[in-house]
Amino acid sequence: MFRIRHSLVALALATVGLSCSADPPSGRHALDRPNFVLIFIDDMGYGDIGAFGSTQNRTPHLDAMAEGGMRLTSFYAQPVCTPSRAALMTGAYPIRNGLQTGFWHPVLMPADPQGIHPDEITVAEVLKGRGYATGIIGKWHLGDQPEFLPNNHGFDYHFGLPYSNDMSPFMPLNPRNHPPLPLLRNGQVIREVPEDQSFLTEAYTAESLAFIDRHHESPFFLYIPHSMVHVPLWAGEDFKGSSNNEVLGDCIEELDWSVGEIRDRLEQYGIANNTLVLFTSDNGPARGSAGPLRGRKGTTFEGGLRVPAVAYWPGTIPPGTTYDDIATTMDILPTFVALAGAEAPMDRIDGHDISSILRGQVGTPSPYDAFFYYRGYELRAVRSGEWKLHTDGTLYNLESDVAESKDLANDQPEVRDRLLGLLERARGTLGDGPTWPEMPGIELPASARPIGRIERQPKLLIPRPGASGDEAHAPPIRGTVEVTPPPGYKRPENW
Ligand SMILES: [Ca+2]
Repeated sequence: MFRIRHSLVALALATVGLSCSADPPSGRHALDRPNFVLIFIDDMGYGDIGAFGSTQNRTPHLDAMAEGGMRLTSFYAQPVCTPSRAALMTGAYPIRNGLQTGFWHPVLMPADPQGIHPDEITVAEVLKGRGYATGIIGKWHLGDQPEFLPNNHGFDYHFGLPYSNDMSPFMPLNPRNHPPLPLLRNGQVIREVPEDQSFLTEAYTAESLAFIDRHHESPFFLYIPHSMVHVPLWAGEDFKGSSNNEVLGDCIEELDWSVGEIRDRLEQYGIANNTLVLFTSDNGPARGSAGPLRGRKGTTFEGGLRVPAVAYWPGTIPPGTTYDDIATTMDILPTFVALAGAEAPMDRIDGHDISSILRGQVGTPSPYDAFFYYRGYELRAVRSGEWKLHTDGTLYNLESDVAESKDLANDQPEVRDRLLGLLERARGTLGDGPTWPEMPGIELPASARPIGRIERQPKLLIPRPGASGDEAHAPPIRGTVEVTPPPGYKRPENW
């Protein structure tokens, strides 16, 4: 029943997509600059959508997008939120752009004194310089102090959270003493997010549609970094209990609905064939499925960094295509910028322009001779072609063994030695160090750029209830508070 409904919807939507591709481009900018919609899910695993093999979650809109567009099956993000968003925004490895860790934690925390450096050049800044309207609807996580917020890094408009949705006083037992979670519009707090976050995905969707309504006649870049499916998981009212995969499945079905709403709106304005929609995730699953991959969020096995990716652009991306070689979130800046007819700051970035691959040259080898896996400052692995060598000396053939289960280091000494040479190259050009140093201060190559840092005391965006004066805006105390759960304590289901 399920599968029939699913494939009929997919077929219907794929047909809509194809019929649109025959229409002439509309809008005065249509012929020289496409729009970009970048949908970036938090903590969605490689196996969480139908187009990447999920049999648990119903994702008909995404599956139709894949049928009408391209699946990128070796698409890499970074292992956790902040470094991942930094790589996406700047086109560079986090160890190069300074955002490989936060000050207190592997990711930035509320009132962190650090964030994206003012000199960093984001994809939004380059596109804005080319005449694009730029919007971010969702989670930023590159610093919450005013100079780090999206409106100071190329975005005309922001609606959403400054950081992760679990950095909230409603976290079970709140061991990090998190302050109230702010919802921002253009740098201003518009409300506290209550414990119940079930409004979030719908609100992001409505804001995204309104952004398209405002800007459909000019080129736009709309970045939608959803808060779901990072815990705590909250599905909207219409989706509660809709799936047979608990609250995670409900959330994924709602995200799929959201994708469908956005695609419908693009079609209503006749701009679908002039809009590249890219759907992907910021790291591997926390609660979901990595499919056939080993490892999860935070690890440098494939399941930590390899994410589902679907690119859709009717009339330009050939329907039903797959690209299996290496591509990464660092390619988004150079690719979007090239398609917009602007110049990318190539001396600052590690990504590549993959627009020819998106146009259908799927037989083209990856522009990466090597992709490096970092966890914090620590170089953990390298992939070159079908081979992946971990720094612990294990070697896997990802083509025959995507699950990284059979160590071939002793059988393939020449491959191992070649990849060891690539790791040495990364140590020289990017750097290597302890995973999360107590204080950043390790020696990095001269090409490494600094993280942004404020000299004054950082402030919480919402005062802490019950406190007054400076204390009310003081950052959470460093590290984790030891909290002993009361007898019989059970963690809520959505965490
Ligand atoms: Ca994440």
